[in-house]
Amino acid sequence: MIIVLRRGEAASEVEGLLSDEGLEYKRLVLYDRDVIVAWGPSEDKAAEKLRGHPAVELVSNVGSKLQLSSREWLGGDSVARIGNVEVGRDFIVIAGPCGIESREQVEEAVSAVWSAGAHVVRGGAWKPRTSPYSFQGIGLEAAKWLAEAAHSKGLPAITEVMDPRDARQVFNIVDGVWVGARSMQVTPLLRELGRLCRETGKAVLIKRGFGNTLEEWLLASEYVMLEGCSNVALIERGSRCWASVSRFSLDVAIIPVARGKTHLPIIVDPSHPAGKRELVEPLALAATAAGAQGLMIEVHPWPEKALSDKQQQLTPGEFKRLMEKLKLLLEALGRRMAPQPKA
Ligand SMILES: [Mn+2]
Repeated sequence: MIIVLRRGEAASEVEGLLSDEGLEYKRLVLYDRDVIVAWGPSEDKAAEKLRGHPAVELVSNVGSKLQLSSREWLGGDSVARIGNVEVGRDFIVIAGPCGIESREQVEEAVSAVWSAGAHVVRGGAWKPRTSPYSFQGIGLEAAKWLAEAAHSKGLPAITEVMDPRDARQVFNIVDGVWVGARSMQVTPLLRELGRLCRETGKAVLIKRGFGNTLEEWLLASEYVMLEGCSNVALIERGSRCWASVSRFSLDVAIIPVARGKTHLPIIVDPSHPAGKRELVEPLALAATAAGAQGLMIEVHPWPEKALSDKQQQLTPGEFKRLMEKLKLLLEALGRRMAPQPKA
């Protein structure tokens, strides 16, 4: 359960009551609220005693699996901040290459996505590949190239962290990180990113594993938030499926369903489920129409030479045309594309 405390009221009595009932609990500041998340067998009994207590504003989610990620206690949408970009208000687009391959490649990619109006730059410094013989990424040095190129245009940069041992260094370089589909349930990584998010205020974005349910995805975000991180967003990137018309099956229905359950912003990656360039645009438009609050799209200055995901990375021209269509679609839906941050 979640107990939202009244500001300025001593909570020692509340904590004492939770201990007496044998509950485990953690006190956190999340989304500018003073909260206690508590769990254990006698939750119901403790909740009853706490309702109406002078230090307690709200007791919520009693006995439910979802706690901090749930919409119930916060009562609306939350906003994640990647540098100077707000995710969860106006529509935003994250774009950049699958993998960072050279300084020149990342500079070209950043310049292309910036001129098309992207808000955040992405690029993989470490690449989680199915085969150990495929391009594995350049590592920390590449994250520095990415951040330098993005910051020179006034845009924030994000990259993937796979190994908790790299996390602190990465947080010193970029403005946020994403947890890849393959790492979504690596709980030591989730906890470490949550701690670093709390320390630095930088964002953590969590991709849904391609074999994971909505509930498992939301529970992954609970690990991050339980460390005191309130700068979290979720990325849908499709499921493994028997159908082979695309690389993965983008779950369009999960977008409104997730938005009904969680306050966290929902971003969609249309590139990995598409698997091929010509499917990226229809999936991007479908996800936007279904209520995604942003997109994450792979763009490469010369995709035919890419060292990973060459079939699905858009050319700068294709990306620019997609951005124009997105603006029209958003307008038709009564929504709007966020203004691009200024350098
Ligand atoms: Mn990729």
